[in-house]
Amino acid sequence: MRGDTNLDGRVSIADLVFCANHVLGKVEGTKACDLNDDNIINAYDVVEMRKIICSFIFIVFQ
Ligand SMILES: [Ca+2]
Ligand SMILES: [Ca+2]
Repeated sequence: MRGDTNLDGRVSIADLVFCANHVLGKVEGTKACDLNDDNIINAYDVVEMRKIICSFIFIVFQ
């Protein structure tokens, strides 16, 4: 599932934290963290992750 970076079957704020922790070198990320498909996991992917999470929040509160 796109955006499910910690592979727990759903997209949540935990995925954003997981992806950010990978960029900070705290955890080993997964291929799912590469949200912009450039084969590098970095801050740009964290920004993409944030956009996905924010769009879900927007849909929920519409
Ligand atoms: Ca997840
Ligand atoms: Ca990337």
